[in-house]
Amino acid sequence: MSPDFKDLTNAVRFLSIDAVQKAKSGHPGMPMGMADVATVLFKYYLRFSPKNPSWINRDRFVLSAGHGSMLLYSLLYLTGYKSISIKDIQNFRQLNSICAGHPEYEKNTGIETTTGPLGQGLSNAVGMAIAEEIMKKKFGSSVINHKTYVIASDGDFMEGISHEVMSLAGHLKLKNLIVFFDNNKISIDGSTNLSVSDNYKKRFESYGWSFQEVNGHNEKQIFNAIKKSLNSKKPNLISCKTIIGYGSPNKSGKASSHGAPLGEEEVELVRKKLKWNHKPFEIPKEIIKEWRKIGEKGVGYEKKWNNIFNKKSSKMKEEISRIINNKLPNNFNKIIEDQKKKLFEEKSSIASRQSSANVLETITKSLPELIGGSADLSGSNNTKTKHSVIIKPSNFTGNYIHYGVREHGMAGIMNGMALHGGIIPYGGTFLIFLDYCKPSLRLSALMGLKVIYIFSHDSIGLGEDGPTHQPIEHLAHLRAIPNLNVFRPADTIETLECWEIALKSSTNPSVIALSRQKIPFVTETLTNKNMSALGGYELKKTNSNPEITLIASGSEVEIAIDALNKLKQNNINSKVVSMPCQELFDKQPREYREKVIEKNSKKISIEASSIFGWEKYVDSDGTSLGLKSFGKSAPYKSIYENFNLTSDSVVMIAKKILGK
Ligand SMILES: Cc1ncc(C[n+]2csc(CCOP(=O)(O)OP(=O)(O)O)c2C)c(N)n1
Repeated sequence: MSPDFKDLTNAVRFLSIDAVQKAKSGHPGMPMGMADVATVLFKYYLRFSPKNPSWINRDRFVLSAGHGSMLLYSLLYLTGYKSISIKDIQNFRQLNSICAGHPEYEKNTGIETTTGPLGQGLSNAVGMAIAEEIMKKKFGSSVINHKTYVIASDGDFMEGISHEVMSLAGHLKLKNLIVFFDNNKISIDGSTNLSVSDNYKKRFESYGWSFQEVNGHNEKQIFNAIKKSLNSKKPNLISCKTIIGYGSPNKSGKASSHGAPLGEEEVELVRKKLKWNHKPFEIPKEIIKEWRKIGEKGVGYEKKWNNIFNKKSSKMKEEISRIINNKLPNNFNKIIEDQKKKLFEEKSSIASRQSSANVLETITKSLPELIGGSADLSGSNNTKTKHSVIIKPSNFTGNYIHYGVREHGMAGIMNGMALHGGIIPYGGTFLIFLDYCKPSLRLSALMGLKVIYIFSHDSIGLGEDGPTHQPIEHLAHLRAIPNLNVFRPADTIETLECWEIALKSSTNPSVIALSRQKIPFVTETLTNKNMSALGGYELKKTNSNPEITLIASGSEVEIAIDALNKLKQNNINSKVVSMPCQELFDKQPREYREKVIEKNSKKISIEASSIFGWEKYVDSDGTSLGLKSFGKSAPYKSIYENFNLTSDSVVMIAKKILGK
C-alpha cells in the first residue's frame, strides 16, 4: 500500500522527536503540531528544488518559529536536500552540525532563515515578499513570480516587530505573502490566556490582511485555505488551530511539550498512539520514496522556468546573474574614482549626512539593486535623493521605501531583502534609534548579510534635541558586535570611501554613522587608494617624530587637526590619525598599526561618544576624550565645550601627559 498523508506527516513527527530525544534538548511540540500544515504545503504547493536550493524563483519558506527547527530539517532531509543527511539529523544541536538549535540561515541548503528571536522571521518574510515584487517589476512576472510562506507562532505575534511589519505588509498589499499561524494557544509559561486576549481576526483584518481559520490537522481544510490565498489581493494569514505535541498522550496540548524532550517513555507512547512501528531515525523506504517524489517535482519546476528564462535577452540574463551573485557593475570603480577627484577639487565642508546623500546621488542610477529607505527620517538621514522613486502599494517600480516609524521592522525587512538576493538594502534612522532596531541588526551580522545602515545624528553634535536623541554608548555597542563594520567618516572623501567598502562587503553588514553638523574637508592628498579601508591612517603630522598621536573619528577629526596646529605653536610635534573604522584598522598587520599609532608617542583619542573601547589604542599614560555621562540640550558648540571636547582641552592634556 502506498504511503498516505498520515505516513508522510508521521515521518516528520518522529524524525523531529527522535532527534530532540537523542540531543536531550530541543523543541518537539511545534514540529508535532505543525507537521500536517507543513506537509500540505510541501506536498501540494511549495515550488522548491532540492537539487538547486538557490534557484532564484523558488518559493521562500521561512520558519519564524525557529525553535521548531527540527520541522525544517526533517522536511529538507525527506525531500532530498543534499545538505541534510540522516547523520546530520542524528547530530541535531551538536557542535558544527548543520542541524543547529536555531539555524538562522545557511546559504544554498534550503535553510532560508529560521529565527531564534521570535518575530524576526516574520519581518524577514515581509522583506522577501517586497524583494519578490521589486524583482518581478524589474524582470517581468514570467521570470520572478514566487510566493513567500511563513510559519509563525503565538510568540511571533506577541512581539512588537510583528505589528510593525504586518502593518507595512498590509499597506503595501503584499499578496504573495502567506503566513501560517501555529495557533496552539500555548507558549512557555503555559496557556496564552495568561497574557493575550487579542482578537486575531480583527487584528489581521485591520492591517489589511486576508484572514482564514482552519483546523491545522485537517489536510483538506489546509489545502483549500492555501488555494484560496493564492488568488488573494492582500497578504494572507491562515490561522491553523493546532495541538502542540500532537500525538503525545500525556503532553499534547501542554506547555511541557514545547521546549524539552518528551522522554523515552513518552516517545514510546507516541509511537503506539500514532501506530509508528519503526525504530528511531528509521523511515520506511516507501515513505522516503514518496517524500523524495515531492522533492523531485522541483526539477520540473526549474526546467520549465529555465525554458522561459533562457529565451530572455542576454542583457537581462547577465543583469540578473550580476545582482544575484552580488557583483557590482563594471563601471563602478570608475564612478567612485571620478567622484573622488571631483570631491577633492571641491573640498566641501558639509555635514557627512549630506556627503552620504551626494554619494547616493552619484551611484543610485548605476545600481538598480540598491533599495533605500528610512524610518520616517528621510530628510534628516538624507537617504532619499533625486533618483529615489517611492515604492507604493501595488506599485513596486521604485527604489525607495517609506518604512514609517518602524525602525525594528525596517531592519528585519532589510535582512529579508538581502536574504532573498538581488537587492542591496540600505535604510536610515538616527543613531540613537539603534536601540529600536538592534535585534535585527545583530542578525544581519550573524547571518553575514549585506545590509547598509545609515545612522545620522551620530553624536552630541546634533545639539538642541538633547540627551534623549544624543547617542553615547551606541558606537561602542555597535563595535562590540562581531562581523559588523562601523564607519564614522570625517569628510566627503571618507564618506565616499566608506560607502564603497560597504557596497563591496558581501558577507557582513555595515553601519555608516553620519554627522548632523557641518564638518570641514580634511583629506590632505588625493589617491585612488581607499584609505578608509585601512580603518585608520595618518592624516597629518608636524614632523617625523611626533610626541603625541591624536586619534579621532568623524566630526572630531576637526578638533584633532586644530589641536595639532596649536601644539605646533607650543613646540610640540604631533600627528593626527583618522580612524573611520576600528574593525578594519584592527585587521591590519601589527607593523602598520604601530606605525600609524606611533608606538613611542603618547596617545590621545577623541570621539564625542562613550570612551568605552578606545583604551585599546591609548596606553595607560594616554587619555581618551569623550563622554562618561548623557549629553545636554543646547547648541552643539556649547555642548562640546561643556564636555571639554575642544582643541584647547586636547592641548592642555597633551602638555600634562608630556610633563610640559
Ligand atoms: C525574542 C524572543 N524572546 C523569547 C524567546 C524564548 N522563547 C522561545 S519559544 C518562546 C515562546 C513559545 O511559544 P510559541 O511561540 O507559542 O511557540 P510554541 O510553544 O507554540 O512552540 C519563547 C518565549 C525567543 N526565542 N525570542
